[in-house]
Amino acid sequence: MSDKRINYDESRVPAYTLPDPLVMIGGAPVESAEIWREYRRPEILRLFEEYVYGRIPGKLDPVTFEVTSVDSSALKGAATRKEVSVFFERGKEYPRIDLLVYLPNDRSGPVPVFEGLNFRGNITVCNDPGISATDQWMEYARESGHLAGKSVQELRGSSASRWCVDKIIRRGYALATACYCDIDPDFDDGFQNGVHPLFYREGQTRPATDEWGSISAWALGLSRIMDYLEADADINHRKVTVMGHSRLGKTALWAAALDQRFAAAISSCSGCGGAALSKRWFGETVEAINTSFPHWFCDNFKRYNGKEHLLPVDQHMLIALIAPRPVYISCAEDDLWADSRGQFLAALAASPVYRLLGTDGLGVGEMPGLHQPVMSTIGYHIRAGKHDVTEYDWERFIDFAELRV
Ligand code: GTR
Repeated sequence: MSDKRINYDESRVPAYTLPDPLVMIGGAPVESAEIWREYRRPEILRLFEEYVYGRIPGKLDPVTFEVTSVDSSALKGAATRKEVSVFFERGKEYPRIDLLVYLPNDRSGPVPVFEGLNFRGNITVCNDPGISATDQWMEYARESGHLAGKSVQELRGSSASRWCVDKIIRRGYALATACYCDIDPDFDDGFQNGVHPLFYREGQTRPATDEWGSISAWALGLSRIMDYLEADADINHRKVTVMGHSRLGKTALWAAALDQRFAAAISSCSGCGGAALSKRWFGETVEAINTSFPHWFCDNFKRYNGKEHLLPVDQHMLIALIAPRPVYISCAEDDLWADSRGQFLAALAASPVYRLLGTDGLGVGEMPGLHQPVMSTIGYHIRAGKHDVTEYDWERFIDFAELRV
């Protein structure tokens, strides 16, 4: 990256000051769990809504569902595959989430689940010929162009290494996943497609400056999937761990902050606007992210382009919003753009809130070396390799869920 505004040199990181999650805006210290829950947590949540991700501007009727297929002989008989349409509005076919669920057949009751959005369609998640290629996913593939020229057959299972479905099932977990584009296609169209228009007031044509971008929309989608999981008797809905990679890691953290039904959150390589501190000048900056992806955050966030020091929050406070629930943050050595150290430091700075709420927070004070996972209530690892989700990551995610959720 030749851009002089991007820093990859640890020795050039200037001093910065983080807002204290345990001091109210007015200066009063937050000395009890009760004051945190009643006053400080809502205050921080509002700041993230107003200045970072944008407020979801209303509520919809409860979602409706339709189970479209069930096959109890999936994955060589190890799993049951269900496909479920989750509708946002009664009687309207779009927008609609096409959810794919795998349940381990070796189960004696409701099972814990990993819930996560995928990038390129359900058919990419696993090399299972039974997964439907949905009409709306094909539409997205056409619109975005980035899947052009590929047949469904070529795409089937092409992201399997990022999901490790066999491993999840073998260890007794379910997986629930859907393509994020079902909720809001990931390009800047002035918020005309996806769920945003459902909420426009009379005459409104795009979200207001403090209203939601795409990350908040995807987070809403995760909550609507949670509504379905609560209704599925095969799922232990008290043990739903929301997981996401990269932009969807940002989304998983924000979803868990907004919706306290999620028992835990896992962020893979989420970087700027996810688990990495914005005020620390390393890797992706607020200006870079708002320039490449003007639709991810609310418009107010653009005020902080080049002015991270003025942000009233930083990402340690996003992690703190999830407290005392477990959060796991995975990073990769070569992923300098996502600032692995900045993600560790955010976890560390969120810990006082976890401790106030009676848990251990992050169990170490120094950044661990490669492949030395930390399994405290805030978990962390950095592994060798690039920006991705790997089998090593999934093994740690499952270890963490077994231990903490
Ligand atoms: C990058 C973006 C990152 C990260 C990533 C992804 O280009 O700058 O913040 O979200 O995309 O989601 O794949």
